[in-house]
Amino acid sequence: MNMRTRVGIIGAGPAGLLLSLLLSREGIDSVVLENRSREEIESTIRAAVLEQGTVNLITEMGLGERMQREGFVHDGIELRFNGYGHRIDFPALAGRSIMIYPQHEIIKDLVTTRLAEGGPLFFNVKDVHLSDVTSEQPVIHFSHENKPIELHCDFIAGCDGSHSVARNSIPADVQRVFSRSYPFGWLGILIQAPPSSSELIYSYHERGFALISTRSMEIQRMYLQCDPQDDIARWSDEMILEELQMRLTSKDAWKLLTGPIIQKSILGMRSMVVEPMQYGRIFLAGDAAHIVPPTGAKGLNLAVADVRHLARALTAFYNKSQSELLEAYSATCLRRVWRTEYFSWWMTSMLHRFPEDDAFQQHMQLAQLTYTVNSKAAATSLAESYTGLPFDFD
Ligand code: FAS
Ligand code: PHB
Repeated sequence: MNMRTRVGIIGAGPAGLLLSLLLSREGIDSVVLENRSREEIESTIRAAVLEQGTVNLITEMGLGERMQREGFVHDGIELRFNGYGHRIDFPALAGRSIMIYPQHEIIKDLVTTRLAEGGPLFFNVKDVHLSDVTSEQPVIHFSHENKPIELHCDFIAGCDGSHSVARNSIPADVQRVFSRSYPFGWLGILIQAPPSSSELIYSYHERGFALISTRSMEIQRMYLQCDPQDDIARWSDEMILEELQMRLTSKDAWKLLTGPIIQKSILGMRSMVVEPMQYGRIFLAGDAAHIVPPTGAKGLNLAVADVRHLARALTAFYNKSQSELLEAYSATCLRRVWRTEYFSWWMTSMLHRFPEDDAFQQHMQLAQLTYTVNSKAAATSLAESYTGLPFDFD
């Protein structure tokens, strides 16, 4: 069977779904292809920190009603080290805040809207591969319910995450891949307990990094640095909670509020950027083009910034017959991608214990942390990046 659309979107994550809705508001039709089920993508626990710009965009699109109702505005974070907590005041330093609203809840809102608008969204697709990507009529081949389908498009948006088929359809001699692996991972838990803190706590400790985040008044999200090859089965709930309490010890006897752990997993950590983010009629967005360690809470927000640029470029192409924004897409996105990659690397390097660390390195980290919380200039720099640089960052 043959289908036809203007923009073929591979992936129904934040990038793919938001792009489809941005385009439909400009009268540009698209088809979204997702290889997992609706239930799976709506239950995959991932990010939760939304930059101010992300919140504004979702709200301006009329998609933010539940986010505004159920999300939590946070005006700061705490950096904890040497037993003391130091608050970074976002509004005072950067004039903006963040929103805590789980990524899988955003996915639910975007899927509901896409389906309500009647936009084509195929779940459980298989065998996705591309052809004619340098022609003006690229094709996405896939099967759905055991039927082979050819989707003929003008453009292909590769929003298919870190194992992107779209990215792998770009010739290896065209791609430049820049990456950094880290010698640690994060053990993440979801726990049924009240919040132990009113804001996120990033803790530097000799035993390793720990992070206190939240999902709601009843469910908390916490992480602790671990060996990336570690086996989660080795970690009992008691061990995890004990380690978290040790790494978050403070002079004011702060207590971790605990309860049943309902989910635990170990996620690896790396930085990666692929250049260029476009080839022929393929345009990459989100994790398909770049990966950041989650310390800076940037992955989801970078995906939003990419598709905002891509939607504007496609709108200029279709509605004004202008191609300049499309031709500049990769360069435009990469300016902000690289700055965000730096921030995520910087937060990760400052807050984690590296296995080959020596005492000198620990003093470097503590000096950086002390300067960051005591210098208004340094704290402002962190606040600006954490709450999100302008989309049109130059
Ligand atoms: P996504 O990976 O979200 O979406 C890609 C979609 O494409 C998926 O639904 C996938 O099923 C689909 N797909 C893949 N291949 C396909 C194919 N061949 N055909 C059709 N569909 C295909 N970021 C943070 O900021 N904070 C965090 O704490 C955090 N935690 C994370 C934990 C995990 C386990 C992972 C994997 C990522 C985490 N991230 C975090 C990063 C994450 O939030 C991403 O940055 C964000 O999901 C990026 O969105 P997309 O680019 O849309 O990619
Ligand atoms: C999360 O709540 O999942 C989270 C928060 C902040 C981060 C990373 C993850 O830096």
